[in-house]
Amino acid sequence: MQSIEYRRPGSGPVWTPDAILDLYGQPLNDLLLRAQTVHRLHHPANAVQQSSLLSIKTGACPEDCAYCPQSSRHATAVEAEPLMAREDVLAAARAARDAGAQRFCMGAAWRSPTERQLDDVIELVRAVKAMGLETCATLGMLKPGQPERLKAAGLDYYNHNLDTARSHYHEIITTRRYEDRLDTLARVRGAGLKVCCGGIVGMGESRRIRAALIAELASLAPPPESVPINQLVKVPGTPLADAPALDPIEFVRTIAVARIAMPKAVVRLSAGRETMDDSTQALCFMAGANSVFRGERLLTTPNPGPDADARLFERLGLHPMPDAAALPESTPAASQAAPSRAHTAGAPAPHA
Ligand code: SAM
Ligand code: DTB
Ligand code: SF4
Repeated sequence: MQSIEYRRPGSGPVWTPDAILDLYGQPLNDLLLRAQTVHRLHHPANAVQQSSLLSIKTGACPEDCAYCPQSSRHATAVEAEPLMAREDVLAAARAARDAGAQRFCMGAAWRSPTERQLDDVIELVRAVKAMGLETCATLGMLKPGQPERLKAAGLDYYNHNLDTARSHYHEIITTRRYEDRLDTLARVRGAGLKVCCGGIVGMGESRRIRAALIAELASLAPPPESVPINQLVKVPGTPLADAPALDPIEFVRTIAVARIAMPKAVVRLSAGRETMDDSTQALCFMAGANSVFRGERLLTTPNPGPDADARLFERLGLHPMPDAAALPESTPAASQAAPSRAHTAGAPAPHA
């Protein structure tokens, strides 16, 4: 049995990669029961948060992320488009709201926005917020002061993924460092924004690397409020177009360990649903996923449309997550779920 390292006095356990790996190795039934138990302590059992995604600025990105169809380094079918017109973005937000989305996430293929680019996004955030939607943006790395400007405009969440484990990062991206991502995340947190941070699996990585990614996410202090787990969408023209298929059960295990390691987070079954069958998605919800992107498209790739999702939700008895304000005081529970005794064996006592 592996131990959990305690290095965050007063704020719950920090999961080591070995402890996460140990969870991964449990019999699936045991893992799912534990994940479902943790889930029900902190979240309504059958409610799924629904976000809608729009690529407000597409392609021609200078970064070389090996998975991404929007990198200018890869010859993909994505056509570069400048920042969308305000009316078009607002029409998309209105349609998303009317179709039942609770949050509207705007994505831009930038390495890092300039102040002028941020001015434009800030106007969009103000207008989307005024429609009664929660707002999220993913714009690349942010410089000091930029998260504060977004917060003042009414931004609720900033999405910035770690994408993979620290040790594997240079295999996937060479144009920025892991620390750059962590710096932006610290700035986002420091400005009082909620953090949406996750990663991608199915990029040919080992289970150990997946475990290290989850441990890294769970070690953010505090952990992210929202954790998107993306399955690689293999896009022709990207270096990862022919990555080996990930076993669906391994994906389900990844959701389960994310749920257990980050009990209070909303775990989003993010990219990859288009090629996932209903049974796998059902197992993901059982493993603790409680958020999806709704709508025909993610940023540049397809997503199951509203009809397919309506049928799936009906079959599974899932319903949209009520507003946080409407939840009873006791949901989600206030404390972090403690790791099981088996996992604490041999660990030093927490300093709390
Ligand atoms: N440029 C910004 C950045 O990198 O932070 C924001 C947009 S970027 C497309 C947002 C996230 O989408 C990436 O961090 C990655 O996790 C995810 N993503 C991009 N391409 C993907 C793919 N082919 N499959 C799965 N996830 C992908
Ligand atoms: C996240 O983790 N996944 C979303 C959102 N954050 C921005 C993006 C998925 C993109 C999938 C590939 C595409 O559609 O271009
Ligand atoms: Fe650019 Fe973001 Fe795609 Fe990387 S993931 S190439 S930063 S759009």
